[in-house]
Amino acid sequence: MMDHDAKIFVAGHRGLLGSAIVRALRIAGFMNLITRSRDQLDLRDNGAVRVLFERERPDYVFLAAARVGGILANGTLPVEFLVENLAIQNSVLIAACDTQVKKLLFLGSSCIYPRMAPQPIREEYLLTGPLEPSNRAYALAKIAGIELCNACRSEYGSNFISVMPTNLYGPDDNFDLTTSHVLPALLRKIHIAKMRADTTVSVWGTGTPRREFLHVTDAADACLFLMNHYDSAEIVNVGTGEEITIGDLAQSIAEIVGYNGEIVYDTSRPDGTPRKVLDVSRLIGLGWRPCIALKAGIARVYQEVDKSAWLDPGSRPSQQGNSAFDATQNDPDLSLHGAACLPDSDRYRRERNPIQVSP
Ligand code: GFB
Repeated sequence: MMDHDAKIFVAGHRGLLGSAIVRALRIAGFMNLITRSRDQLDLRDNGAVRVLFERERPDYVFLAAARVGGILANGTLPVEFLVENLAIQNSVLIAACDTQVKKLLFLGSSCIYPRMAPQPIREEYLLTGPLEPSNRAYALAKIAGIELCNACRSEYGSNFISVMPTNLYGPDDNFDLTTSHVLPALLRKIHIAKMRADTTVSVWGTGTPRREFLHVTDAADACLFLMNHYDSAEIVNVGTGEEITIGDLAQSIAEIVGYNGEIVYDTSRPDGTPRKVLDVSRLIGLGWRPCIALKAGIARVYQEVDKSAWLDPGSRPSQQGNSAFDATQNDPDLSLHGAACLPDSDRYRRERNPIQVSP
């Protein structure tokens, strides 16, 4: 277990998951956090990263920094996705190994698994078949990261664990229509269609691929849980175990946004892997479970993000909460999973009223 005055480095603290991990750590009372913005430290620079580790000597490390993006960004920038991710994880993992951090949590991705893996995907399906071509470069970088974690463990005794989150979403997401993942892209597109009173909105692909989505507050909570309770070389899936087609996701988002137009499919765009849902029994068996149901989570993101610049196609708006309205309160479809995870559950309430600490 991490003690409360432990020194914790969150690499990638401005990203979707890294920022949620920082929030979760602060809420849980961890105040001795080390963060560095991209301007302060280039994580691809192994010399600079080593200096940071030797100077700061962190006890624990969350490696949430990565070059990430949706299906189009992965397909058009494979060099960047491969080289930058290898460079970031090589420099951080080796510096952490050499300076003997107590424990490190490496974040991979559900795209490490074979394109046609049996569903739901169990951890042992890694390296049992060919990868999905649209994100092979990213997947191979992440697989190399898992291998390096385990090599540090076996050769030097490092306590490095590897966690594979499913597709994440949250208020600090990338809402750029060309580089983002599907959920933020559809939220923005459908909002624009509503504001412009467009009769149709275009969704990429056939709408038939199935994906699993996890709110980043749940994902960060799982990361803290695993840092405190898991010590094995075996990778761990983090997700809900529930899937939805892209068509049904678009329909749900249209209901949340209040858009009544027609959803049309642009089949000139790629579908990517046909189905991707994780088997989360290993994580559930350890005693963790998600709290934020998909529709509630999407409604919450839609309330929280600053949508004022969304009509400008080139802009990436700043992400700040801007609504006191709670769409989840009276709608049974928007309720959270299970009795222990009602809207007033601790995780949900604390995230909404975080302890304020100076950065
Ligand atoms: O989220 P996404 O970009 O990536 O796309 P993956 C998921 C599905 O949504 C694909 C469809 O079938 C897309 O064709 N889709 C429909 C859209 N409309 C849109 C849209 O407007 N924008 C986007 N982006 N998609 C990612 C990997 O795969 O999964 C990453 O590329 C990462 O590397 C992530 O691993 C977890 O789910 O296919």
